[in-house]
Amino acid sequence: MRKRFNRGIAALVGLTLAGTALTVTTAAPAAASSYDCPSGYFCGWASESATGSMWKTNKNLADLGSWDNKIHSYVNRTQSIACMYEDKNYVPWGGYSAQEPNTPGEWASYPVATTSSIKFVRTERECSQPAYPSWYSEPSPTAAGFGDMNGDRRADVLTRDLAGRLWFTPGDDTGRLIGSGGWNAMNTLTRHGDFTGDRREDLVAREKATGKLWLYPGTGTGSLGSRRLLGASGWNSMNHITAYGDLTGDGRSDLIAVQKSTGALWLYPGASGSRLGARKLIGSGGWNGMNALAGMGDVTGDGRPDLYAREKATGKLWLYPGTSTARLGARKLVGSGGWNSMEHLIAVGDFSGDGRPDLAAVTNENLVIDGYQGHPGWLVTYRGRAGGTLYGAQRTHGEWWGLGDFA
Ligand SMILES: [Ca+2]
Ligand SMILES: [Ca+2]
Ligand SMILES: [Ca+2]
Ligand SMILES: [Ca+2]
Repeated sequence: MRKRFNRGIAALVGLTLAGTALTVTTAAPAAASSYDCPSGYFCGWASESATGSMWKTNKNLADLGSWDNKIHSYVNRTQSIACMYEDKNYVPWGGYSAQEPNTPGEWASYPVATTSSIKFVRTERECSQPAYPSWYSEPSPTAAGFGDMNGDRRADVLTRDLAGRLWFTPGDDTGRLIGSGGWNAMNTLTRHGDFTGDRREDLVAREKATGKLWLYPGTGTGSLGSRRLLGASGWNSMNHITAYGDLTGDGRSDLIAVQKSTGALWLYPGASGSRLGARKLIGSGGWNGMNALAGMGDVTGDGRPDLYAREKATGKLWLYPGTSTARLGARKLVGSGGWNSMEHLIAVGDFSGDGRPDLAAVTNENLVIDGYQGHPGWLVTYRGRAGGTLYGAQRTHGEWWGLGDFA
């Protein structure tokens, strides 16, 4: 579906004048009636120039009736993304295009009119997919206490969509809204372990504007309770804030984070009262060379949680085992290269059902498949293997595109 994008004549005149310092009297917006489309509506015309009689809607239409295959130009003046389908009933497989909200005077045009149904959504992926991603996991033989928010022994994923909503996916391909908006104000989401002492897994988030760290207690059902302040300020000076599990061995979950200015790795031990205790240095420098951390849980089988870290320069994935002295032991290679083609590493706990923690990843445009680069939005899964390494990559699902962040 080819389309041409136009800007209103008045807007173009305005741009020209700004550069030449001329004054105008009036710039009549030519013949285009794109300006006539009221705010809150999607409008269409049978002409390619947004002129003539105007059709409009502000709700989903499974069948455009007499306007079926008649719209040659349109403007979207709703606050939503308009999905324009070539088939009736919002069937995406025949082709569709997604139009973001336009400013007054803009319009787009088609040489061939093919639109047969229109739906309004919050995020582009919802033109053809659920708002949340498809996630399956097998029940773990024992309660791992890591990765499972609702106590059913299945590893769960939290997803923030591009509209700032938060979704809980319990591992049966369903999804449930657990945060109705505002989550785009957070620039870190990390989950694992229990910070409140109720044995239910919690979520930690950093607020971009303030550098505050917030604790969202898990309710044990996949939902989140009222947030509590975990760190009053300063957290914007840290990178890769990672909920880690209990490294100190006191039964409380801990956080780790890299200090941007020094590359030092710090441990923030969980303390009673849903707080963090005094931080301890566990890596004196060089951690700025890592561009992703994943708190994996215990992959080595010694009861201590372990860390995966991705090396930026080489794309290697390293295992740093947690030790009995609340430090990290000698590292071991897990992945010899190519890991920079992953946009997100998601430590989910055990999704394969063998009791060993596994790793999920979502690809970016660097992924090469069959010699061709550019396959963002694949869910690639890796089953954990004895010793803390991973079995080979499994391309599990191709529709993890158009989402914001995962925890
Ligand atoms: Ca679960
Ligand atoms: Ca908790
Ligand atoms: Ca601890
Ligand atoms: Ca371990």
